Amino acid sequence: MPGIEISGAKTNNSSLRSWINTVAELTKPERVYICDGSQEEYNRLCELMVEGGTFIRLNPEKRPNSFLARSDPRDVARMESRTFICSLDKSDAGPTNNWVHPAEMKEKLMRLFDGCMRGRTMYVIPFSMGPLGSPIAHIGVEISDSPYVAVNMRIMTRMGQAVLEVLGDEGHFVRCLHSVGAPLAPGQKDAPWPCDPENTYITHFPEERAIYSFGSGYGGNALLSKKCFALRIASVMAQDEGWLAEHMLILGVENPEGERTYVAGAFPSACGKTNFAMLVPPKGFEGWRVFTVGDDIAWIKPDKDGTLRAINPEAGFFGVAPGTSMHSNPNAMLTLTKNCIFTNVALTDDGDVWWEGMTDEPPAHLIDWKGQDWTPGCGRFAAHPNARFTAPIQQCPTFDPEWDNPVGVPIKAFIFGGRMSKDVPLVFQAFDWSHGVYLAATMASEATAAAEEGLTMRRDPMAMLPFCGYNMADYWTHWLNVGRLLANPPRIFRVNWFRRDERGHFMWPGFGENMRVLKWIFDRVRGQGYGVESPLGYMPRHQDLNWEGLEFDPEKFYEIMSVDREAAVKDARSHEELFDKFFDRLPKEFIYLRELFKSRVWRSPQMWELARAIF
Ligand code: O2Y
Ligand code: MN
Repeated sequence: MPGIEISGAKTNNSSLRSWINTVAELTKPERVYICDGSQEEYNRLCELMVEGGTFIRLNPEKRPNSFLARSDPRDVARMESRTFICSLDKSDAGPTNNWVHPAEMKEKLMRLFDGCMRGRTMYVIPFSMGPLGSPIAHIGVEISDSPYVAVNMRIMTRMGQAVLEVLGDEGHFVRCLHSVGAPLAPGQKDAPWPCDPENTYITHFPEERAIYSFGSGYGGNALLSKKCFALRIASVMAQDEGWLAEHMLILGVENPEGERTYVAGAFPSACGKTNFAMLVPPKGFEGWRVFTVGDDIAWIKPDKDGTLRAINPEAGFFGVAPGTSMHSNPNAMLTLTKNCIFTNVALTDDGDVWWEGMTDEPPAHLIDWKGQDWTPGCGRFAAHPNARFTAPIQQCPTFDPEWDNPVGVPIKAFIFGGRMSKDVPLVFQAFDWSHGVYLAATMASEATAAAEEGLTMRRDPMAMLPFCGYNMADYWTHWLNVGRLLANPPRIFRVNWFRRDERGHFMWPGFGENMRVLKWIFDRVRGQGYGVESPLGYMPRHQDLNWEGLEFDPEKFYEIMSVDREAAVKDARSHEELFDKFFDRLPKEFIYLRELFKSRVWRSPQMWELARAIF
């Protein structure tokens, strides 16, 4: 573009150069800067944001090289109602996604993006999702007018010059265009958190493999590598190319003999996924270790031998801060000691951070996430409930160097876990691949919609409801098909850490104690653990779990494993409500699997009272 200054890293990639020019012509920034990903660049952008009031530098003695950002209170979370899949055909987006025709959405976006970067720097952010050059990895380029996005992307992805080198002159990349939607008139003072909540759109064009996001500077709305690329667009790429892009953690579990098994786990939001990804084995598991490859997203591809191999496409954690403590997740707390960005947490009087649940006693005084004085008992949250930390994965004490292995790690089990107060056992194993896919597809989770409403259940197939970039029924068919490509498909498990008793108390201690369940899974996939056949699937008996260090008698175990027969049949019937939405795209296998399940429940009274039969 004539007259515009382009500085920073260099690229000869012709498509990238021409895209940079096209975007600059449309958005009319003051200058264009191509990020090189260096520490010097990171420091400079952070300093710029300190000067502009977006960042507060935390006390370097308490939290070296770390910053606090406070967002606009209207821009604090992912916005599902403003998220669109703009496929050419509405039915390709399916009934679980918002859809607008791509031409109509582009027209709207072109009007919004026209001149939207006036007075700002346009950052060009090249990033690799996964180890550089890995056959499972892909490259993206985000163009954004937000320095907050640029520095977060440096933590969350492999970003900068090295990526441009892998991209080369002809390489392909996914286009991710983002603007906070707040152009500056000459001399206008910038806001600490510019955004345009009235005009927020997070849009995906699956056929074009492109993302356009406007109006929000927050998390997954703005860090387009994460939910937008690594899940919504990648799920479409994966369907076309025969792999899986999943909302899953990846962890390795190693026994005292040094034998390691990798598993991937899908959990809806607020189900303890980050805690599980970096679990600390409890008393009774001396010599056992857990290794973290990823806490949120997995790209999984069959290799030439028919083994599923997984990479974590990301390089950092974008985790929920409230509730994270040395008790709930010591490894997360140790990850956060330096080089982090905190968003919407509270500031302590000595320049450190605090959030609800971090300590038993709150500090006597804080500055809350809105920048106001806060004292205990004032009736407000100090940190926003969705406050976040952005932290490099390599700082995690359980970090697995296999994270950077270009061939990925071999996945032996998939674990699916929702939050259910009753009628889903602590753990059980699917009979086979297609049964496991069915269990994952019908997974549900409870959440508090509003204080007065109590718990409401929502189906969240594979924990992908807000993240699948195409028709969910086609996605299930794809899962069924992938199983057919595999020499020895991973075993599939359902878990539920959240059973409650009649008084509403959690029955399972959770956290590190989940290791007891993980070990049974470890044993099962290695052909060593015992599993009783029940109408739901294979289940452990009390004696099949290691109870050393925890008092949990068979009667309690029975309670947490049992399912009411009527409730199970009612649940199976309600699968129809989910399936009906998909009409003829529903995999036919699912109809038979549902009927099979219902008949197993009715025909197996003696097995149905599972735990009573066993103990
Ligand atoms: O994307 C956001 O801004 C918040 S939601 C989120 C963030 C990190 C990891 N997972 C999630 C999620 O909702 O699953
Ligand atoms: Mn997530």
